Amino acid sequence: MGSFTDSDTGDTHSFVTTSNGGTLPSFITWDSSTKIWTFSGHVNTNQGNYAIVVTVTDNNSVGASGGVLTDTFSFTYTVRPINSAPTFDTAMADYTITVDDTYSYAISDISDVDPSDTHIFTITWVGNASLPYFMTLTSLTLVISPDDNDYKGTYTIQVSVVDDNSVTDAAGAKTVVDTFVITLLPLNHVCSLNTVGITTTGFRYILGADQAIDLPTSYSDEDTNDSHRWEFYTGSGTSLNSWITQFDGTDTVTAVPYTLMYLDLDN
Ligand SMILES: [Ca+2]
Ligand SMILES: [Ca+2]
Ligand SMILES: [Ca+2]
Repeated sequence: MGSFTDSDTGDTHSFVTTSNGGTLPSFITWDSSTKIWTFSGHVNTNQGNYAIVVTVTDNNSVGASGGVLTDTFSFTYTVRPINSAPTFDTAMADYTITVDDTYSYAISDISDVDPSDTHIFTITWVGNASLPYFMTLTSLTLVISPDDNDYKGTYTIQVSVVDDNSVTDAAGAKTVVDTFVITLLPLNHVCSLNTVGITTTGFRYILGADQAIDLPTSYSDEDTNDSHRWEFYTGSGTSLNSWITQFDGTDTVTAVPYTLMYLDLDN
């Protein structure tokens, strides 16, 4: 309502406003001097219909026997709720972990300005039906415990949280989504010789005579895809010792201790 008329130019006027028969709510104000309504400051709990009536009464400046006169104007004001999307409390950073390590990754909790909303968290490995075998989710903690080099690489994890639109916004539920990347680095496990019943150090080469010694014939390595090679060193040397490979009794070497090593190659 922005204006009214009265043919009695000397009349003054008073106004009464009501909402659903009572006083105006705090988010609706009426300025009788400017004749302007202001609607501001709604919250979701204000949702509903408001039957607004403004009544104008003159002062009968002409002194008519009928007394003062009034008119009314009415309209319905409707407040609809808005469902605000939840937000994550903290940013979830990427993380790098090495095979055989364990890490507890904290999934961020969320906040929602709609106090009655409840939420459903969905945590997935993007593009896959379930999380990797080495990730276990308990509440909002993702325990990452990789134990197999075969799964080295990167894993994009998505966290999706949807509210239940408790305010019944016609636009429906709201969702917040974030992702982070877990990088899994391989670990080369140390291989070991199976030396049960075999002496691997302290042999003495006898000049001029062939000498047969037992060498370990098997090894173990947790990395099933590793290949390996034998290497022989003398003492604390780091280079291959050629006389060992010519172990036919003709080399003119003095007796030296040797160390038998079994080396991992890269995975
Ligand atoms: Ca009048
Ligand atoms: Ca919400
Ligand atoms: Ca290995």
